[in-house]
Amino acid sequence: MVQHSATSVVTIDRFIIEEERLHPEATGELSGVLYDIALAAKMIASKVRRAGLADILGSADLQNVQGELQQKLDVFANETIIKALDHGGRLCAMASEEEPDIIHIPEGFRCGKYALLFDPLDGSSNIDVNVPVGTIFSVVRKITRGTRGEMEDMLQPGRRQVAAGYVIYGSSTMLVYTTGQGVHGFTLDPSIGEFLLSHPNIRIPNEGRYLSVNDSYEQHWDDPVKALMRRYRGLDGERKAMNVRYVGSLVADFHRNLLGGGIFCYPPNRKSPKGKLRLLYEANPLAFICEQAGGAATDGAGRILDIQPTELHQRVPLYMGSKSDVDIARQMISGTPALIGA
Ligand code: AFP
Repeated sequence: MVQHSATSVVTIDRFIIEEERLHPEATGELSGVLYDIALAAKMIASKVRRAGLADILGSADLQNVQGELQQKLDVFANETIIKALDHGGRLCAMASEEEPDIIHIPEGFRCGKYALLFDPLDGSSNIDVNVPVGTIFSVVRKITRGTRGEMEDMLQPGRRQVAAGYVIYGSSTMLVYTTGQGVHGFTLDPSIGEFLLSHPNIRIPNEGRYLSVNDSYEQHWDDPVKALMRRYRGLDGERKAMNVRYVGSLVADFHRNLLGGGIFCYPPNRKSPKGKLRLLYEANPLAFICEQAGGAATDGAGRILDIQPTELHQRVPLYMGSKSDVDIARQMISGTPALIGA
């Protein structure tokens, strides 16, 4: 890992290039994907910042600019990412939570050796009430032989990711990513428009303080899930009670737990037997980051990163965060004792 002193100013571009130099075989294509994502993140951040003004300025825009309708932010984020990445020659295809099928690289542009999967604006129902939202992304290598990306390239287990990250549009905008060399966080300095290294080598505490779960589903949970939540709350006398914190915006809940220690749970319930979250756009990228930071992620039976996806928009139950807390989830839900490895 590249080392920097506490006072050195390191832009994300410099960091990416220094990481690339550690791999003499690197062609620079993955670095290019990461630069493009950082650019898209800045464009989305600037739009999210103005979200509260949409009613005031949006209507003005509506009349003054080309007569187009005010675009929804999640649609804007989706299109921004696609447009920032479809022409660089580094991707063979993309998949987005907002799109039903694979997004092919347009005719006339070169196809590259990576595929990008992303959730353009997670938690978008929170925008109207000024709660943080986020973008989540995952990069895998193309495994099929043809030039264009195919479904098989998308449906790879999370352990094959070569990079993953998220952007949180909060009180400041942060981009946090891993390429398998630890987890590093960058904060956007809006005055110069640069992501600067602010959180090198993030590590999640082994045991967490925070429990993030939507309790309103309790009546629909199975008994092992109810028992697990009692454990986390300290009600069965086996563990110190955790503090409950639930934003309802996955990136925000995950980010807090990553820095402070904790577990995010979205268990299956009788109404949603696979939970709500998507394996390819949410669970896999955040599980990769979590493991790289020393944490773990399970669906209650095994490691998230070992699940073989079968469809693009597959949902998965998720318990993710501090390692010892995730292991309790796996033990109590699957009834097996051994620790899962990171
Ligand atoms: P929205 O994008 O519809 O707001 O959903 C957000 C989300 O996918 C994730 O960010 C949250 O953690 C989760 O759903 C919250 O779901 P519940 O409202 O069912 O708790």
